[in-house]
Amino acid sequence: MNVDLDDHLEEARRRIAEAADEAALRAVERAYVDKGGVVAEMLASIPGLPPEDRKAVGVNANRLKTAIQEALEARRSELADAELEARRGARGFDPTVPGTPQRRGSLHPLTQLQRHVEDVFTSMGYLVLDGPEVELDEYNFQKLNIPADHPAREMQDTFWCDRDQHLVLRTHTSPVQIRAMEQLEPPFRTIVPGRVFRNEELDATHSHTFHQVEGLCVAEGVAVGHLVMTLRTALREVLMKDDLDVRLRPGYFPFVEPGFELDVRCPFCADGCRICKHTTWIEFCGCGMVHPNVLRAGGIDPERFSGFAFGFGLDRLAMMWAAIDDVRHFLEADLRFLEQF
Ligand code: FA5
Repeated sequence: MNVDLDDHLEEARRRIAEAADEAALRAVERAYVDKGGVVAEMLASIPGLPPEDRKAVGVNANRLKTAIQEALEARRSELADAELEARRGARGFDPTVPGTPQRRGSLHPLTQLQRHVEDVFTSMGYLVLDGPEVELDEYNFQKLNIPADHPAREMQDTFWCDRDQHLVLRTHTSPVQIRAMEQLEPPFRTIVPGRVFRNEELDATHSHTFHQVEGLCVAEGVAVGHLVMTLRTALREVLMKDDLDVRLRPGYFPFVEPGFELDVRCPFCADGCRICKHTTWIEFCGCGMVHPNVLRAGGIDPERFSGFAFGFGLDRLAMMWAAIDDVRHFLEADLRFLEQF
């Protein structure tokens, strides 16, 4: 019996060692291990054997099966390794060559500045709000004290989406003033950073798609002094210039009364340069005290509450912040520009 076992095992191992592929290994498996194979035949012969031989045959059959299975497994793994090696060799795979470096992106300069502005205002107790870019005429104009036939509509060249439904691409972030008043109970203060659109020709300081930051503070007893102090403090923080000064000039916006233009002392020079057009002041934003009609349109009693509002261009601030000379850079996905931030 042992002789049989040794012969079978030797023969099976030889065939396994010579097998060059899975098909050859399966043939050995079928001949020895599968149903009807050598091992199964040995087991099937047991009932016809003398009782004293039965145990030994059973044990030998199982040993044979285990030994062949181990040999098959070892050969399969050898063949798999060889195949992988062959494939790597064919492609010239060299595990010591350094990998391709991943290029890291960065946040767009406007996003970086917007986050910085948000941090400054939230540290002053402001809530950051958002609003729709496709806006109703009612919010973009009417509730801001700009009726349909008002000449002030001409101040902002508008992209109309659908004249019948009065949908526009918002021309400024001011409509969110009304949305904020509808949602919040005074006292509150909020800023609204966002993208706005105007049907304007592109040049170094004008874009058809740009960004504004609206500010709105409504409470009892709010006055112009609060507005000036707020913008001066925020700008000093944003531009990191402790002595930065601001000034007001009269300005007309239908939704504020009185209305102002706020200028910032040029952060680049003391006595005039190209950026401030040799005036030492840079026009920064429109602002003023919220018009009583606007408070009313937002559901707030103008007899009890007052408020200030401002709206500045984030792109223009970014030009000051990072000494960028052309607003069009922000729209172009030019990596030579973007990689500098
Ligand atoms: C407004 O849009 C008013 N909503 C601002 C406001 C809010 C006034 C609250 C009073 C109270 P104005 O059209 O001036 O105002 O635009 C505000 C800022 O947006 C400008 O100071 C400028 O920085 C920026 N801006 C305007 N037009 C463009 C443009 N085409 N490209 C880039 N920035 C622009």
